[in-house]
Amino acid sequence: MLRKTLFSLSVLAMAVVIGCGGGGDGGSLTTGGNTAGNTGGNTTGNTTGNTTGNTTGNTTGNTTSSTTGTTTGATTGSTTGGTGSTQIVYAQNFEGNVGPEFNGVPQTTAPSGQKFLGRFQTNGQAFFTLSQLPAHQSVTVDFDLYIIGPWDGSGPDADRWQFLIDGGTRLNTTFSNRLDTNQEYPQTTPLSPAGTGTAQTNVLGYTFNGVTFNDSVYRLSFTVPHTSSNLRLDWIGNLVGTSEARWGLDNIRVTLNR
Ligand SMILES: [Ca+2]
Ligand SMILES: [Ca+2]
Repeated sequence: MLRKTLFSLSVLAMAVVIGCGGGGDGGSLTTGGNTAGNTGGNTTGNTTGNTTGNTTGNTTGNTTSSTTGTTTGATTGSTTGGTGSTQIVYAQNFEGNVGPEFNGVPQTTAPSGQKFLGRFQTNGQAFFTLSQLPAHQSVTVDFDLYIIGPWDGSGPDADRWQFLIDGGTRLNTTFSNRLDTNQEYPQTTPLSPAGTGTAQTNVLGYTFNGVTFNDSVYRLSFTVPHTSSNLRLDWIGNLVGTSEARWGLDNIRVTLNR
């Protein structure tokens, strides 16, 4: 895991920090998929430069920027009113111009033309921190997880994947793209057949030998009680024994519920 220091920004809206661990395509754990320096890109209405200091692990790679919610490609929206209202505080589909917080984080255009964050491999990780969030009672995090290539599910050389909110595990599971190996998602006992729960399969245009699904799209949503002004999300892969298995993220959206 990365060790990092995040400096809160005095900004109009909130600070967004995105980074990733090693293992992006073309990167190893030691060199990191995350080689860009700290850019500290402040944009609209902010005057102070901000830099996050990375310590161990990845070479540099954390990028800090402040955003009013539109500068990073994020879209904000809210329903009016108090209790019961919602506010989208971050949304990113990686199709257009991506804000400075993504510098150094691998991004890919699939053969289909779809653009997404990744591809991550082996021990690849991504993290995302929002701070200075307005008052809320719970948070909903939606994203698409792309499971690409020969994932082995719970078979030999099992391929595991985790999602954490504020350090708490929300999903720790295996995925399979081969019908000869089962997966833990969404059900562990008994194990689920490969591809169970997918929103789509074979839509990204990749081709691999020995797989049932070249790629699988899982549309995941998590709602948890949350009142802190800070929110950290971690996506962590632990892929074993396959050189071609990859994963990616798309359509990330964070919604506050009041
Ligand atoms: Ca996309
Ligand atoms: Ca494997």
